[in-house]
Amino acid sequence: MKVLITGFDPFNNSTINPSAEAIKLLPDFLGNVEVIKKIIPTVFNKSFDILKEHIENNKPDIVICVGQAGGRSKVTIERVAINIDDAPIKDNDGNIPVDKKIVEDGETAYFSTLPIKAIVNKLNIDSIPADISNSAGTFVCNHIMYQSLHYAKVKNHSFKTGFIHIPYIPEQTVDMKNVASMELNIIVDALEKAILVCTEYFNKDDIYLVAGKDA
Ligand code: PCA
Repeated sequence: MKVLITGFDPFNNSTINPSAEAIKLLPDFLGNVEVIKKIIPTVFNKSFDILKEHIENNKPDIVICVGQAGGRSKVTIERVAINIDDAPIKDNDGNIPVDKKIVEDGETAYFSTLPIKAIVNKLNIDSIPADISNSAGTFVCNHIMYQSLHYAKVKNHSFKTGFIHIPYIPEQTVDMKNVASMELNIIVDALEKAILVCTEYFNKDDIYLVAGKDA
């Protein structure tokens, strides 16, 4: 099996994006699973133009996009991507779309096609803080997740795809007060485990796990 996994370059005047740092540390193979690693720009549309090229060139079975969710304390597996760009800050090309549909006539939302509950379960069993997230925001991470799911759907591609948000790493939070972070080696470990769960569940339904939220 082939897994394409992406991280984003640093954005919003930061010099680090832990998603890029983590991707770089992943091995090229996990057992017999080939892991193709790419860094994509934190830019609306351009990020997906590049992801699309990688998908077409590599024909992966699974596409996992990873990004930073500064302030979150856990690895969060995104459930849903919505058809809206509503940028709170400029992307790396200076774009700041407001209330703009990602795909004019696209679905309102797509659910991840990754086994999100099985991933959360595996990480928690292995003592890595993880949870389902029900919003990937309205910036570039939600955008790439929506575009990837939409592309798989309209092109009738069989690849499974979804998004994982990761916390800051400690060096990003030294000057911040009470902001969560996670060691890079734990994030890398979490991503390796997530990749393996995705391959294991490729032809299986996700597990039953209570992980919903009441608000
Ligand atoms: N996080 C941003 C975009 C790039 C990244 O790593 C987001 O959550 O939208």
